[in-house]
Order: sequence, then structure tokens, then C-alpha cells
Amino acid sequence: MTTINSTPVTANRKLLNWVEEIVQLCQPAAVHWCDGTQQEYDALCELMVKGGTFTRLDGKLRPGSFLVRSHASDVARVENRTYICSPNKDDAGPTNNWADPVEMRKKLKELFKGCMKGRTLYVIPFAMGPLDSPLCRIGVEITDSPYVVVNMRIMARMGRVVLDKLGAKGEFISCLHSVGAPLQPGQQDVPWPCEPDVSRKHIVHFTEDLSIWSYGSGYGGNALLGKKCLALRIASLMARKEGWFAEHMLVLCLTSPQGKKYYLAAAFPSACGKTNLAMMQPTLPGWTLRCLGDDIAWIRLGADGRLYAMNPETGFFGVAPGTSNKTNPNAVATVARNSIFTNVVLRSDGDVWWEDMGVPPPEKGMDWEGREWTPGCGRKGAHPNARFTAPAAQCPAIDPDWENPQGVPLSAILFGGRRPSTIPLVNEAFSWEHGVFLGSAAGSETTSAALHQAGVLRRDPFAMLPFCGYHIGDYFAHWLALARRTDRAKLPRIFFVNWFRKSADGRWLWPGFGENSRVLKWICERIEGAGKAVRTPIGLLPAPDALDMKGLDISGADLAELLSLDVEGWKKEAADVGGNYQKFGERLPAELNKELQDLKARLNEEPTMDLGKASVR
Ligand code: SAT
Ligand code: MN
Repeated sequence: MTTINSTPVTANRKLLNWVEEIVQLCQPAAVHWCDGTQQEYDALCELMVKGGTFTRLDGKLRPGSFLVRSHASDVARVENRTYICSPNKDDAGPTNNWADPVEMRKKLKELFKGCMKGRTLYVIPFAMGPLDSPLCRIGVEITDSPYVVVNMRIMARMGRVVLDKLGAKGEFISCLHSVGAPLQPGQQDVPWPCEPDVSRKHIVHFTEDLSIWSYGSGYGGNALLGKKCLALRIASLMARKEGWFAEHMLVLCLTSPQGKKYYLAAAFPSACGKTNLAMMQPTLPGWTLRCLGDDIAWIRLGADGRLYAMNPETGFFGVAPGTSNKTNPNAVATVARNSIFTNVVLRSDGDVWWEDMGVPPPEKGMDWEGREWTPGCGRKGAHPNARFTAPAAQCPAIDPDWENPQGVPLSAILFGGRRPSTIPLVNEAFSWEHGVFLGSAAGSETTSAALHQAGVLRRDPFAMLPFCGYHIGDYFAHWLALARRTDRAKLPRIFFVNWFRKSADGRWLWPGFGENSRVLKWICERIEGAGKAVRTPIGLLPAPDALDMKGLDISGADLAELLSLDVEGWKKEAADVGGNYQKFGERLPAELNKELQDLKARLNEEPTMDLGKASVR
């Protein structure tokens, strides 16, 4: 017998019926309809403190904040357990795991049968995007994890206000989640319940009814279903059909010393510095940067023919290790209170610590696995994919327009990744098509954000490899088609950046972080038609004296290498991109193949261009 310990304040029949159906299937001990209030949040945090899941951090050092440790098997997204279930296998494309929707539904019904026994089922009505935005979409997540509820409250608008907007007849995206750890009568719970057997974890997207079923993991994008599952995979399907874009991009606003604003979006793969760039403090005097989002952008064509970007989230789920006052002072300030820390070190003074936090490690602490930890013990204290969840509104650099329902007009789109060789610091596309080509060819060394080998080069088109809900060839076509829907002059300029270039002896060539403002300044100058560039086979590179280097101590040789064209490296790059293109078969748009062939021809024809003497465009 299920206890209903709160009353649904909705007349939405479809929602009531769905909840009833899931209650029958999952057999929870209780049902809780989330209202989204602070009291509810506090009560759930307290419940988790009592149950041993949460540790309350010191009230003076880190007010309103908690530490949580996940199970060692459940520390990142599980890409090989993530599925796109479209009726036709071809529609999922070569970059997604596909499963037959009928078979998968059967399998999931078995897995979910009785999976919430002994637990409370929470109903989380949530909205991605400001409630009054034309792009706002409503989801309802059912979960048996209170950790998910409190994280969702930081990451999305949720509760009563969303039910009000949904009304009696509104449509919602159903998102079902279970940690997959039913409790038998009398069985003691564990701090981080999950299904430790990775082969039983499933993160499934059905493309026909646009529903999400996630089983077995409580971590990040596997479990906070508004994020990657809804706002990227499902949204990308809706966006394609409705003519907009759901992208793995940060959004920022850069203001020049003259007071001119430039809105930029940038797509980098997970754990490649989106959060750092999104709230960076420019080192160049007179320039200011404000953050609108650090992970996801929903982008639509405005009535004026420009592209408008909106962040559908309300919080940051950022990588903790490496976050310091040097790398990202605004993130450090954002997580000063009301934050949840997953898989970092607990200090004996009741605060948290992680590698490269910029403060000395505690003499003694407890590592992410709950073991005693000392700085010299040979193990990392925080998991490399340890995360903070923090409200965006707490970011000192948050842009006043971050909740503008219309979004903000984009002047440029950046692509990037971790590339120790070959790829220059910045490269501007010749055209929209060439820019889409650069995005399609993007690659990066893999990181700990997903469970796989880190540090190997993989192609990650538009940083959407794990997040595009349909055939990636069709996705490229969707981007290309934009140029036919508006005046080209109104499209954002496209650039490719690489902060991660290394010298032959393994040194970083570029200091990164606040110094990236020098690259952003050149991008703004290019937008104004002023910045000097040289035309090379791969795109437009800054002329040797074009970057503002005042006050930065970097050798001429290092700068030359950062801005050089490595012809042999690019020939290999082009061949590798071509190899990757093979996978896309007939759905690869002809324009992109042409861009690749043109690149190869240019690399063969103009291999020894002297950049110093090359003409300025
Ligand atoms: O997908 S997560 O939200 O866990 C983080 C990421 O990979 O970007
Ligand atoms: Mn991400």
C-alpha cells in the first residue's frame, strides 16, 4: 500500500494517469509531489543528513552546503549504456547506441517492476527555460532519489509554479528515473543507492513519444534528467522538427571598453573548460565578461533574422577539481554557500577540498570514497569528475539578461576541445559552411566526465557526440540549412579555439583562463571588421601582431607556434576527419564533403605560405 504524503495540485489528467501508472509499476512505499519550496528542499537535505547520504558542511565556512559521496561504480555519465530508441535504426545514426523501442520498453518494464519498493517516489514538475520564454519546455521527472530532487531544484525551475503553467491540458515530457535499488522490509539503506552492475544501467530516450527512462545510476547527467537527457537529446529532436537548436554550449556577454556588448556561445566537450570560460575574468583592462550559462544553450531564429540563445538551466553542475581563485574566481564565489559537493574531500574543519583548489590541502581529511586521506598518501582526494551543484543566481558575474525569455542575440559561435598539437589558438571560418565543417570536425582528448579511457583523441562534432538525439548527418544538415533561412550577414561568425596546445617538450603554450580575453578581443575585432587576419588553408588566423599581448609574458617563439599552420599535422587531421566522415554514410551533407576536399586541396596547393608576409584580409 502506497502512502501519498502530499497532494497533487494539478488537474492535468495525463500527468495524474502517468504518475498512477508508474506507482503501479514501481511500487514505492510513498509518493511525494514536489512543490519546489525552500522548506521542502531543507527537509529533504535534513532527511539525507539523518540517513547518512549528506554531510552538512560547516555553517560558517560553507553555509547551507552539503557533501555527498557516490558509490564507486557511479561517478560519471555512462555513454555505452545510453540509448536512442527510434523505430528506424538509421535515424539514431552511427554516433548513438540504438535499441528497438518495443524490445527496450519490455526490458525496462521488467527492470522498473517493483524497483522503488521501500522508497519514496518523488514527482518533480520542472521547466527548462524561463516560464515565459517561447522556448520553455515542461518536463516531469519521477525519481526515487531525494539527491536528484534537491539537485533538480538548483538546476531547473521546479514545483508548484510549473504545475500552474502546465495547467489541466498542458503537455510535458515524461522523465522516469530510479536508482534501481529496492529495499526489502527491514533492509538498511546505504548512503548512495544505485545498481552497481553497469550492464543493468540504462539511460533511454524514446524518439516517438519523447520520453526518458533512466535506471540504475544516481549521478549527474544520468539522473538529473532535465539536463543532458531532456535539454539536449530530446530537445535536439524537437529543435530539428521545429527549426531551432539545442546545443552543448555556454553563453557569455563580453563588453568592450567602449561599452559595446557581444554575446558569444561556445561548444566544448564535457570537462574542457566551458564553466571557466563562461565566467572568466578578462585580464585585458576595460573589458568585462558576464555569464549567461555554462553548459546548454537553446537557440532560435529571431524575427529580426538573428540567432538568439537562452540558457534553459538555473544552476551549474561544474567540475570541482582545478577550480580555484586563479582559474575561476567567480565559480569559487558561486559555490561559497547553498551548494552541493559530490565526491570531493571532506576536511576535518567541516569544509571541502579538491585537487588544484589553490589552497593547501588539509593535513588530514576524508577522500571521495570516505577513506582517511592525507596529502602524501598517493591517491587523489577528489574524484576527477567530482562536481559542485550551485545556483546560477549566486554567480557574481551573472548577466542581468540571463533569464531574458527572448534570449540574447549571438555575434559569434566558438568550437573547441583539448588538442595538444596541430590546432592553432584561434581560427576563423571562411563562411557559414566552413564553420559548420569546423564544428563537424571537432575533436578532443577525452576526459573523466564519462566512464571511458581518458586522454585519447575522439571526434566530438559540435561537442554533441554523446548528446545528439538523432543521426548526426541530419544534425549537420539542420545547421547548414540555417544559412538558407536568414540573411547570411546576420549569422554569427564561427571560430575554432584551442587553449590546450602543448610544446614538443610538453609545456602548455598558452596560459588560458583570464588571458583568453586576448583571443575574445580579436574575435570581437573580427566581428567589427577590424581585426587583422591572414588567410591560410585552414581558415583565417590572427596576423602576427593582431592579438593584444600587452602585459603578457610569452615568448615570440611560443606565440608563433600557437598561431602557426602545421601543414603536415593538418594533412593527418584532414585524413582523420575524412575517416570519421565515412561513418556518416549518405546522410553526410555534400557541402561538408566539399569543405573537406577543398581543405585537402588548399593544404596541397599552398603548403609553404609564409604567415609573416601573407596578405591581410
Ligand atoms: O552530463 S553531466 O551533467 O554529468 C556533466 C557533463 O558531462 O557535462
Ligand atoms: Mn556538459
